[in-house]
Amino acid sequence: MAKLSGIRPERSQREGAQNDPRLDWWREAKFGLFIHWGLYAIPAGVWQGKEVPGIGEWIMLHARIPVREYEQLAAQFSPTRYDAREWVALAKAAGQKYIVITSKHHEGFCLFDSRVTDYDVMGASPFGRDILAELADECARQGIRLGFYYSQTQDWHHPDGDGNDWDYDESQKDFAGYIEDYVKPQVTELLTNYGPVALIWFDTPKGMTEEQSRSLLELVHTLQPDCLVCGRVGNALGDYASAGDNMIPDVQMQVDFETPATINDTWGFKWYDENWKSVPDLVHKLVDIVSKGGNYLLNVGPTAEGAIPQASVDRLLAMGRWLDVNGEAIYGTRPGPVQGQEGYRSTRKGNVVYLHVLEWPHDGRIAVRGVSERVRAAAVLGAPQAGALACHQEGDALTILGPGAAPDPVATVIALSLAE
Ligand code: JFZ
Repeated sequence: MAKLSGIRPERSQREGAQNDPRLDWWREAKFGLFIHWGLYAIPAGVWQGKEVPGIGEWIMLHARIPVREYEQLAAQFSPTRYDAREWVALAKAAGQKYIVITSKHHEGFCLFDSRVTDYDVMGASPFGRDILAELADECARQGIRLGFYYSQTQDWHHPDGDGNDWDYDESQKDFAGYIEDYVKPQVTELLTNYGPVALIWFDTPKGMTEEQSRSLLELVHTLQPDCLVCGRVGNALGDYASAGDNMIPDVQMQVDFETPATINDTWGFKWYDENWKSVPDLVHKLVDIVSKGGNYLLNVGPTAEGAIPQASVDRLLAMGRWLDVNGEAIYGTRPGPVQGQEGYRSTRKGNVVYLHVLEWPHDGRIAVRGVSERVRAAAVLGAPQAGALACHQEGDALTILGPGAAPDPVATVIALSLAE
């Protein structure tokens, strides 16, 4: 895996998709909400009284829990606090332009009404409400795009799915049959029963053959031509590239990529994982990724009751407040000319370069390289009272004289208006 990019070649962007206009909304969006929810939220990182190390949604595998035991959790799944209106409103307040929710994760339990199995929220849980249907209606009502995560390769509940070698004999599995008779019918349900779907977020392609990846890609594009498919369809066939989890490329990328990331150290809810990233850290990661041509898909793991952890809510709302002031330096931008300089990042839109100052110099004297076009004016976004900042250019070396204290303690954006 090219360490430099953090993107495995097989998860990269399909040749030619770089100029695909179907991605325009996605390139404009930059920031999305990822939601990992399922039966794993019930044990929440503990099994038979013992904490199970690792990401919460992998508890069935990490604890080698037999299917007949694990599937009993479905009878306990009744998230009475689930409120799609609240979840969508949070994403909007955070400045996130699309939502991706786990329709079926590796555990195999489906958060939607599937005709292909009873191991779903309608057939196996007392909840009896189609979680995806309510979310799709609310996304349409509040005008935000919705995508579905679907674990196409790993299914630890299905006898022919990949990954469960503690209940099932790997050598006896009919994986190809599982793809044809289970995965494709379910993908068809997701793209038929829930209105316009913005994207399908496949995952961990593992041993998927090129032919299998391509057949899934074509199925999606046949059912909904505008629906995007992420790079984890495998075999470098995705509409956009998928970076590794929490992986940010070291340099500007020449492909459209997305970094899926956690706010703490788990995707699925674990009650004792309190290793929450700070707001400045999260905003700096958003700026870093966007300055290199990527999207940031930031995750929440709701509880079994259907509540999003308050620590996640607080951080997302704070990011939204920063974007309320600095959003023009993020949405619809492309990488800027100032690259690879500690403490600084840049984005660009038309004749404006946005210089993101992640660590404000103690003397307010900002010195960066890369801006070879003449700067007509420099001003702090959202702080007109600070007025125009004095700046001096020699070649592509730019010096800006700012106030001693950071105008924005999280990250300050200086808009550089370039001479026409
Ligand atoms: C996968 C899932 O296994 C995990 O549960 C979560 O859904 C995450 C978003 O994706 O985890 C991965 C996938 C890829 C890598 C690491 C973890 N990788 O490429 O390094």
